[in-house]
Amino acid sequence: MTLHTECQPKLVKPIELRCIASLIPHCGILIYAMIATVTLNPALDKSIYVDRLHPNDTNRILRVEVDAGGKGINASRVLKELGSETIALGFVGGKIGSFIEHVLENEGIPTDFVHVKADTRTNVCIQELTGSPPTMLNEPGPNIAEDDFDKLFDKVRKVARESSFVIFGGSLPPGVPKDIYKLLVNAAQESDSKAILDSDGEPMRLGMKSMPYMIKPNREEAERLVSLRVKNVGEAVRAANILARNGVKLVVISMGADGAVACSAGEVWQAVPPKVTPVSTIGSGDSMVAGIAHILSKGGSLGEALKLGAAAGAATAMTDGTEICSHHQVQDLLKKVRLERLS
Ligand code: TA6
Repeated sequence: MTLHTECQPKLVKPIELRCIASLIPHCGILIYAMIATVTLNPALDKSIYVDRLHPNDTNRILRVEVDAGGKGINASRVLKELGSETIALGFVGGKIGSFIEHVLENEGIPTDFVHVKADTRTNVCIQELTGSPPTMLNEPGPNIAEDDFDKLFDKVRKVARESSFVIFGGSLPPGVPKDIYKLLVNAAQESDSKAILDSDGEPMRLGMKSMPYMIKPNREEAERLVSLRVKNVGEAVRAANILARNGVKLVVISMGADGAVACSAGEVWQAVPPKVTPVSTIGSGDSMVAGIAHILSKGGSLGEALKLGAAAGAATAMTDGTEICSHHQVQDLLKKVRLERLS
């Protein structure tokens, strides 16, 4: 699958040089380097490590990790690490919002957040040393006023004009309409950018009505979307084909240690990373989205994109808390990812 099927020279709008990645001579179209991310509900991720979690009892905490979090923000951090140009948008507020902005600025990631009155939320993740899946306690987030999301829309429209992809990820904070992703995906795609949506439940379902270029549910999120079991590769392929009927060009279903399946234009691929010792899977799905967007924004194939996405997801699972993968870890795992075309 190539990134651009139309090969008519496209009327190219004047854009800043920093966004130009490459000019495809025979097509005369530009692929913009920039990949924007939009996180409506960022978070300070507080990972708490215990031997075993004993509910209704006193638990002695072994270690605490604190990091900037939120699906789009994690994706921007991985995109930067992989060498893509990225910018992070969304809503931030209070001291926690400033902390998140400083983390991104320290990593050289430009931001253009809407600053809201209330504090950005904190998500607590309780990790047992047994390696079992974490227990997540996610706060709802700050209430967003109408003029705040009007400001966000203007920023999304502007950044989309200079971006090959706009990645929308995560839950909705209180106060935003349930169909905000439908409106935002439209806004991005009306500005000739490709929207990637990674959310859950009703916001994801409504967002799909705008036919984003790509969606990336995990197994459980896919089950909720198609009301069918998604326990193995065959069931994931079935779910991906059903979701692709909604007009979404590329459906990726992430499956943890089993990697991911991707369905697009009749092609179905599976990428399985090598077995790794998971320390914290937080941000693995976001890393997969970043890896896929990174390759596609450079005109790479679906197979190459899925392979890098699987390597990035597995590499992040090897890191602490919301810490993201390193370029070196990703390249090391990439060689060992098993890629197979299923149909
Ligand atoms: O995918 C990881 C992550 O973004 C964490 O950083 C944590 O903040 C959580 O997911 C947020 O997800 P939510 O669906 O609540 O927006």
